[in-house]
Amino acid sequence: MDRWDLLLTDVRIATMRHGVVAYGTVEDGALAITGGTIAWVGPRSRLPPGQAAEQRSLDGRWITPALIDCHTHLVFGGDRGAEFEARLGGASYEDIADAGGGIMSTVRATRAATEDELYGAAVDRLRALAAEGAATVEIKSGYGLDTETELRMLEVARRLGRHSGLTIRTTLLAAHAVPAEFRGRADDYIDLVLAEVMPAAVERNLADAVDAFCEGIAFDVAQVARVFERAVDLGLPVKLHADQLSDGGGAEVAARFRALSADHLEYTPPHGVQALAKAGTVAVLLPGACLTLDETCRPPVGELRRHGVPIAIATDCNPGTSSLCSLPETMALASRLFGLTPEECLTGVTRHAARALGLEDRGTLEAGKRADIAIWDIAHPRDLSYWLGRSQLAELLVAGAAPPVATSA
Ligand code: DI6
Ligand code: FE
Repeated sequence: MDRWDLLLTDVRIATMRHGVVAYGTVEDGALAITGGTIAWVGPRSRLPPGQAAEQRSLDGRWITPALIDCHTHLVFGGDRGAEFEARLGGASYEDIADAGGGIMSTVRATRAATEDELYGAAVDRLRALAAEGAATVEIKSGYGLDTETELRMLEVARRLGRHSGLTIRTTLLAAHAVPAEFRGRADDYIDLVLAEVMPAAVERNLADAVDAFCEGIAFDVAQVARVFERAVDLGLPVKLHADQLSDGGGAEVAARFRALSADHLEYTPPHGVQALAKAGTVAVLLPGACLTLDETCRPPVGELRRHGVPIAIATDCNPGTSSLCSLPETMALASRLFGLTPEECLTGVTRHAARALGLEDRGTLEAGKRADIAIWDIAHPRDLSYWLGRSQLAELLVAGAAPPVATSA
């Protein structure tokens, strides 16, 4: 007879397993947890004999895998609310950047902030994500653009992981922009990133992956390739901000290095999609940035589907182009702006988001996976995309228990 720590019964389960029935649904299900891991899941009628230390009826509620935000810039100093207001008043993104605003204003604020200040601001945003079902969150550096501040951002992300009980995956994005001190000398800045920032992050075990911004206003394909070659040397997987504002060959360079994910992709041409498909790279779509930038060029969803590229979606939470701290809201936006089905949206913040982070132990509700579970007050999983601005989370379990981070206001 099996012994379990916790047995959930009278529950409807969107397992999000691939290809069985829509949402991998099990009606009238049961789910048993032992040691933070799912021990058994299926129809209650087939539950094997066992004894549970605790048994809970969920009164017919729906559960899904806890959500995964696979692309955020959650740690940063200051905010850009005033810039947002100025843009609505008619100022262009370029006017603001020329006046010393934009991404460089966040770099100045982040360099000036202490580790505690960065932590305090980021933990509020993390709490907002958890309050709407997120148990795994990726966090990038990229507002330091010098060794000391890039490492400080990653230290803050690691500390968020230790104290929140959520899983935080860190990504070194030192190649996010050319810092003011290196203006006109992007290659010299990349030299510094390769020689100093990347090895220091690895030595202190601060980076789980490496990212870069491949774009006319940031770094070109050759510079990205240098960063990726160094990442391969250091044993780190790569991801890429690709083709967000123009077709810069981003998807192809991501595919060439077998990146875990290529993110944004608004301007990716068909041959870029084919390259992603061949490489098994996940496409991460970011509707919050499209909405904020009023971008009319849409990512090539039809082409991605045709070639079987797994599609994830994420908040891209950042102070300039996506002040979005909710995954259900991201689903609502992705369905409306990109035409993703509600099932694609949920897959995009569970199974495919796990893959975009290289995590094989989560993203579906199956025996052997982590017991990261979101319990919802919804009539159907499609409601997560259907409703806007309405928190529907009843409870979040991380490895089978309530996490230390507060998930209610
Ligand atoms: N793409 C974006 O949309 C953000 N970074 C990036 O690579 C912009 C970040 C910012 O404006 O602060
Ligand atoms: Fe981003």
